[in-house]
Amino acid sequence: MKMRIDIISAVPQLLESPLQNSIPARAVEKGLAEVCIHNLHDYGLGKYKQVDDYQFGGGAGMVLMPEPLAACIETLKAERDYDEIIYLTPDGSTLDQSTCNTLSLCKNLMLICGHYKGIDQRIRDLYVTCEISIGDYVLSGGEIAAIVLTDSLLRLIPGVLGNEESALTDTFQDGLLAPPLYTRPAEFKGIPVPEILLSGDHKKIEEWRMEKAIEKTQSLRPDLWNDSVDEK
Ligand code: 6GU
Repeated sequence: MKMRIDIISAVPQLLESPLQNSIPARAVEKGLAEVCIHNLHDYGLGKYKQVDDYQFGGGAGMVLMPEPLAACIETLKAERDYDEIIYLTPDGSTLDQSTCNTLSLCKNLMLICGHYKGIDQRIRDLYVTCEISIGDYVLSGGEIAAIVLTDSLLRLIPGVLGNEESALTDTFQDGLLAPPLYTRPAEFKGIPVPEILLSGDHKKIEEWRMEKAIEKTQSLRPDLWNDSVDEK
């Protein structure tokens, strides 16, 4: 099953390079995913293809107008059914790995990027099924957040990562931070690689990694550690 992600943006140039390189590009090249970027200005109003306007009630910052967004959303919805229509917004629910895992099973997703202040509330009321933020800070627009979300989903599609296992051993997949990593040389600036990693004893190595993951999680992210204890 090929996953399709449609991204609507008033600044589509922001989306191009990150999605045309590295793992997202590999997902597309392998035919496992399709990412389609839609320029909101193609649906803009009048001679100047206007997409934003001042807000009613006054206040700083432009708002994306409902007509161009509705025209774009309806064009896409006429072509296929969407599992979710996601609006990227700092007032959405905070993205975490478990949301990524769930969304990675979807076939068709539509992502709407706000720019400037945001989008007209009626678009949220009429079309949006899910609102996502990538953290408690404000970005200039939803584009970077859409890249974050898209990257996090594409890498979970089976076959996208070289080693099928690697997504399963990521930080967060088991509620733990990842253990430390080492590669050659075996000694660097006087610091040796922990001996156990050179031992070839895979069982011992796994135990060591688990122990380090637990230590790291307890000291750096006690919040995650307490959640994982609560779940057990
Ligand atoms: Cl999804 N959008 C914007 N504009 N700022 C954000 C965000 C999204 N998530 C965190 N900050």
